[in-house]
Amino acid sequence: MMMKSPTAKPVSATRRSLIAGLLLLPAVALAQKAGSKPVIQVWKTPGCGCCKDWLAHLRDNGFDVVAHDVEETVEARRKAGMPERYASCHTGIVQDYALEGHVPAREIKRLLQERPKAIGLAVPSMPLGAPGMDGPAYGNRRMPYNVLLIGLDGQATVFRAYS
Ligand SMILES: [Cu+2]
Repeated sequence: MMMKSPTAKPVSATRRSLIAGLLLLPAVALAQKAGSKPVIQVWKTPGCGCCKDWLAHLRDNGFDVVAHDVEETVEARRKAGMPERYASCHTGIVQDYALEGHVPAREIKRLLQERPKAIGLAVPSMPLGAPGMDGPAYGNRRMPYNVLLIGLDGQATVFRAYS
């Protein structure tokens, strides 16, 4: 049997919303554990070091990554629908979008939020300073590069320019 303590005071509105907020937190954490993280499938060659560094960058930024080692990434690119002229060292797929090369996680998030009609994103070649191609291992050098949005017709537009 529950008895109201004589010293109990009414809980203020602010306090009530604070408590409600705290109660919500575990639910959010659970939802993320249950696999609401977007999964990125990646095809790369086994010896590719900068590919591994890019995978680490994706994991650090809230993506789940499943990596597949292949002899060559040409086939993966073709299956993903990514034109060969935008080729880099690895090819990924996230929710029906192709990702070519060292695409920063923030542009992938924007892609999944805006959901344009497109093949996906590409950072052709391997520009210094892109995620996985950055840091002391590369003398902290950076070069300007573009994250390209590849339209359904295979044409590229600049999704974001890094200078
Ligand atoms: Cu690379």
